[in-house]
Amino acid sequence: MSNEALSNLSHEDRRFDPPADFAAQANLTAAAYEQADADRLGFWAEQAERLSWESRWDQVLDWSNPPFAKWFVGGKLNAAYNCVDRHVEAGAGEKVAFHWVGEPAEDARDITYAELKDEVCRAANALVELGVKAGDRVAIYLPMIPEAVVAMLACARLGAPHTVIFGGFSAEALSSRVLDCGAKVIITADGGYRRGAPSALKPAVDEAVAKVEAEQPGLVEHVLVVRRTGQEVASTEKDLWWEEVVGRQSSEHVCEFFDAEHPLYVMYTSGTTGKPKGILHTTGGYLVGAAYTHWGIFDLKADTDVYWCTADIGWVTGHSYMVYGPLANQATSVMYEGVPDAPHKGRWWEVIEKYKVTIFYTAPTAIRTFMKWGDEIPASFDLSSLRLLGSVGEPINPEAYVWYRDTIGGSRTPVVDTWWQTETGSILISPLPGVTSAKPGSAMRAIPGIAADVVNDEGESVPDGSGGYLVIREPWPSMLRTLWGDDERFKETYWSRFEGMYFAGDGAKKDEDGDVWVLGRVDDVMNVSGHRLSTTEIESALVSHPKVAEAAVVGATDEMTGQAVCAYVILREAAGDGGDDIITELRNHVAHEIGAIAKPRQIMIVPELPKTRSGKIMRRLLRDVAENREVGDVTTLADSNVMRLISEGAATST
Ligand code: 6R9
Repeated sequence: MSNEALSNLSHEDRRFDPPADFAAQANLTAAAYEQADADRLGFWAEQAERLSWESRWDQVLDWSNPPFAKWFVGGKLNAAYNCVDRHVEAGAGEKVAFHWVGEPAEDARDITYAELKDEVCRAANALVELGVKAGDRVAIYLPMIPEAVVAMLACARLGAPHTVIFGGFSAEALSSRVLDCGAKVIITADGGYRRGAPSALKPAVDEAVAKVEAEQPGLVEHVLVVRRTGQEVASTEKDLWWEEVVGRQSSEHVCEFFDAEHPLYVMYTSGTTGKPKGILHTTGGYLVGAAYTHWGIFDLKADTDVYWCTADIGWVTGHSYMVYGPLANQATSVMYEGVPDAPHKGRWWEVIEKYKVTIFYTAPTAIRTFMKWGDEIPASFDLSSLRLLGSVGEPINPEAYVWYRDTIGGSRTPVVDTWWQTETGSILISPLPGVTSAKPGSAMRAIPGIAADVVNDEGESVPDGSGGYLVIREPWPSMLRTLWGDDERFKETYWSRFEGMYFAGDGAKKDEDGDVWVLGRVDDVMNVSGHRLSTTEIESALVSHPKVAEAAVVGATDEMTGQAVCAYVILREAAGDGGDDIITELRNHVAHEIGAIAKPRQIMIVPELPKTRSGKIMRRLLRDVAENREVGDVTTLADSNVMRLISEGAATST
């Protein structure tokens, strides 16, 4: 990546300081940076004290065989005990762990820590009855219902690594993951609700199990089915009803304590090519990372905050910041089953008002959708309980950040733009809400304990004001340990590009102050007339136009320039069709914001963009349209109709 091309692009000089009263009470202060810099391992050992250990570690980090790390060597703990039992033992049994908000809307209930513990113990006993032992893998394919959390914790309690598969994924996705990790039990439901109507889940499981049987007969021994919607389901001889098997168990279960490096879960994440990667996380380091960052970056005050992370449990964000981090910290959380626009487009704000949510964590894709719908909707709810907002999943466009802070946060709340990955397990780059003077669009800098850098092709640290590749220089507790069953691919994917450094696959730049701006996946970077351009920056320039809600930019082959910039734009509802000159207006706007080199060759106004379960734009598919190819594999799209709409639009536009 050539440095100057990424350095002299967009410009942003808005700054948002933490309010003085927030700074005065913040969990993490600037001193943490110094403390961690002075003694990194000592700092992590201190963070590990947030957990209850059955026996303490002898060594904080064993890095004698890189890139295979061992953290808290010799320590023993149980993740489920840390997330539930110890809080009950400490007298917090009556405290609400989850305000569960189901769909249909009247279906809501509170679950206390004591209730959660009883359910987890019953489910653990049930799994034991089904023959699940420490080390066995269990697949979980459920909607956002309390049983999903219970199932994860029951597995963790037994030391049986879970693999959660997003409920929106197909039978094909489910079977390939079950086969790859060798899961012997699948926990699922008859169906879930979508926009108030039941939608089936079980038929996909039946299809997946049949595929697995064909390849590896007998691998899946049992399918445990939660009755959620009550719809009719075909039953097979492997099926068992959760209510029956779990319902008849004792709520007592004495847990075993596992080695800190015992596998906790496998989470599959799609590679750009090839089969999905099974990211392996282990128990001690992962839980330390999730608990520390959830406490520090979200400034959690467990006694008074009501925390809501909108992520699905099928995404790593749901693992670290809806389940493990908040529960390890004894937080009270909202867990939400539905979608943002049913029964109405103000549903999320209604939930915040009702439960007096204080900390809210969501993704830029959702924020831009709300921007598109207009300010009037959130304005009709009382959002004054909010004191901190977070963003994750993609770079947040500066306009979306400012809108989020002003319209949702009442121009008062700090916004933490948190960079991390399935692989990193927990947040690595983020502002500290009580310390950092935040810049909209920048994840700012590595949090205390983390050594992030931006390097050039040779792996040398780039000077401030330059761009390159985002790397992590030192191991960290919640790092992935390997790819399930594939150490070679693990080394090759993350550790071979730069000697001794973790390569994240993202492009980034350091601004004049040394703050980090993530510029998107390096695979998405465009090369126009020899200049390397970032998708993120051009998208942010488009989103800064008052008529634009969302934008996706790709590079399409061009005879003259190598690649040309093609943009797909969603307009804000208030902008109507944008007017006759909208395309020229937007092209000129990009030229003005960034430079003539970034001016899109083509701009298409579209109703929707293709996105993954976590709201990431699938640019690969948009490149297919821009280059007039048949659209590739759409099985990991959240809504597979979107591509049809876009392709039809492209065919009719000139
Ligand atoms: C947690 C999660 C990881 C990729 C990552 C990067 C992008 C996530 C971001 C961000 C810019 C942020 N990403 N957070 N880019 N700013 N705050 O999203 O995990 O689904 O594995 O995706 O998401 O490209 O490399 P995962």
